[in-house]
Amino acid sequence: MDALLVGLDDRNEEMRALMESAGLRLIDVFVQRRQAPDPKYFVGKGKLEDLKATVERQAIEIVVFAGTLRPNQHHELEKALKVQCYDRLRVILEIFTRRAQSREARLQVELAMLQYEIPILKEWIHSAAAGERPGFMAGGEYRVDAYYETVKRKMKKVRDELERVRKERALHVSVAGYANAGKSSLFNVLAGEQVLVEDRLFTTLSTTTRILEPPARRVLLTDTVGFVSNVPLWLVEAFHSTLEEVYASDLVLLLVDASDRLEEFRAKVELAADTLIPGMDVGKILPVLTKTDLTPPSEVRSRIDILKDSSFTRTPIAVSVLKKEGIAELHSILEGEFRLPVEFTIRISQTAENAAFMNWIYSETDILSTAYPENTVELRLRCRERDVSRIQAAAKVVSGPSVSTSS
Ligand SMILES: Nc1nc2c(ncn2[C@@H]2O[C@H](COP(=O)(O)OP(=O)(O)OP(=O)(O)O)[C@@H](O)[C@H]2O)c(=O)[nH]1
Ligand SMILES: [Mg+2]
Repeated sequence: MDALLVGLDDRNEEMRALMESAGLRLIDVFVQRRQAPDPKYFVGKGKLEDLKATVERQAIEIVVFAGTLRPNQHHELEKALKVQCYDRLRVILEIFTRRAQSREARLQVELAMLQYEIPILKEWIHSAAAGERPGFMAGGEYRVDAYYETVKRKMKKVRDELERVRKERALHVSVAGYANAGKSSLFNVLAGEQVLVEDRLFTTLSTTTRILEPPARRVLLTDTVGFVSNVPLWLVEAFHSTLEEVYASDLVLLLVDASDRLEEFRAKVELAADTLIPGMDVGKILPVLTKTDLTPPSEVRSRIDILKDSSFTRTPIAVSVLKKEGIAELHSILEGEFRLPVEFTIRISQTAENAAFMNWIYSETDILSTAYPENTVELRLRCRERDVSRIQAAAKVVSGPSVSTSS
């Protein structure tokens, strides 16, 4: 879509970058140096006339304002320019819309977008000439008052559907790691299965998936093909789909064999980090030391230390499938992983650095409601215990956290 950018100073690098991510093609930039935006049109009247002429001449579809438009400004500008007007937050929401991948993320972003549009629609309705609004949402023109009711209904539908998707969505856990690390053995005890276990590399040559049923949500556990160092490229290609599946998991149990010699152990941890971390959020990788029964306790400890010093961030756990040690602990980590017991209301200011954090918030927490008070995004949400500190560090907490025991 062809777009103009309108700013009140020359510092528009960030807005340009945001627009590019949002898929908007920048045709021209209008700068009007002034202390504060005009209360009605953001820019002065003269500049508005220039804008109008360019919009018509160049068949511009969207005009982006570098800043925040109040609902009345938004309304006046769209009425005057007869094309959709975006402000900074609207551009950010557009980026989320394009990036959201899962059904759940798409619904959350759709809801956020509807909530953003509501006050603007109200302006249109309150204005005497409640009539047509240019290209709202999907393009085309709608009678605004009728559309307002439609939007309300749509919001309810999206909320209901979100609730259903959340209840039904299966969470994916992959058991990954170097060849012969004990992946299939652990998979078998966790899933009550009997896939083939042997003391050689590549016993497993395709993935197997089974349903686990901890009380909170449906969890799918997948046994995967092990990775190895220095394999020829065609082999790597063959494993690509396995790796893609691992990257897309909600949680990866990364198994490392505690019975390996120290040097070998270090090399495998490094290889695992190089393989996994570029493809996914490191916070979703839980390092698991396996076969601890084969190794004296002091050796187990030094290997745990290696894992702690590695680029993996989560606290490793140690298991022995043979002795059934650490299995109960792993079960309870799996259960706790997907419960969202903490409720928060937070405020995030709309900066480019926060866009990544917002993206993370939309994919990792349940958003209960969204509002947009003065240049910020206010979210009420539920999250995991382990995400509390990350959220507190990145956002202003309005209320909470409060912890509920039911999931
Ligand atoms: N002593 C001991 N041996 C284990 C343990 N877990 C797995 N093993 C052995 O380690 C070997 C490899 O186990 P698998 O479960 O097949 O390993 P894998 O990671 O699935 O191997 P690939 O599919 O070949 O990558 C087998 O001989 C297992 O019996 C354990 O906790 N203790
Ligand atoms: Mg296996």
